[in-house]
Amino acid sequence: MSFMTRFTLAAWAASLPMIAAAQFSLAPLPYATDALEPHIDKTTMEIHHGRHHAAYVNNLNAQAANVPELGKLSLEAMQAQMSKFNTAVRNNGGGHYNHTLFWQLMAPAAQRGKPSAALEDAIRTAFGGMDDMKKRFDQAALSRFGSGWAWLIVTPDKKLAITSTANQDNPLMDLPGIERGTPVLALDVWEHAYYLKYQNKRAEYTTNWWQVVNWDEASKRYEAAMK
Ligand code: MN3
Repeated sequence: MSFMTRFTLAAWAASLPMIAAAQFSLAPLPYATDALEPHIDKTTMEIHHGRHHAAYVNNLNAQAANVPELGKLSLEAMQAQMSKFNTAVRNNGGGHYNHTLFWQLMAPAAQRGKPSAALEDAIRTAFGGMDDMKKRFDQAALSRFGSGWAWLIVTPDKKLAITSTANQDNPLMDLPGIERGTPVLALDVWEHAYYLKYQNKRAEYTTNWWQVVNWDEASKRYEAAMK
């Protein structure tokens, strides 16, 4: 190899963009894929986590390769500055945050706990009681047309509220049309979350989802948001 060829190759190599290391990663589910049976089936969990969530992470990493600022932000901070970023970041960054939260807000039977006294009090104050809160939340899940999420949030003035978002948007995002707050509960109402077991019966999925809620996690999130 001539000096010139070596020189040209080295210059070419130096001019290549750095291949960014994957900055966001898919954490394993915090329980087995069959841990939420019979309410949420194993196959749905495998596909939902292993393919859908994985795709959001991969697509977000592809964006981060071009937008270095993304890699410096926590996932939460990214949501709160989403108005700065493009639609691919909104969809995939939102998808990564929402699903990470969703897995944590469900648990196997032995680990579901119950709402803390503080959370229960706040639910009573805001909605009249647990059953009324669930009714309102289910309503938000059912009235979301197409794909999206239902949320129980702590608003900036420290009150509980129920809201819903389209696509992979969430209440942390600084975007028009979003009621902002800190999520306490999150329910994925995309068809990919329930179609294999429930087909078109979103109401049945929503009702059964209450059986797998991780109330210890929701209570922790509530108390952190109230600080
Ligand atoms: Mn999903």
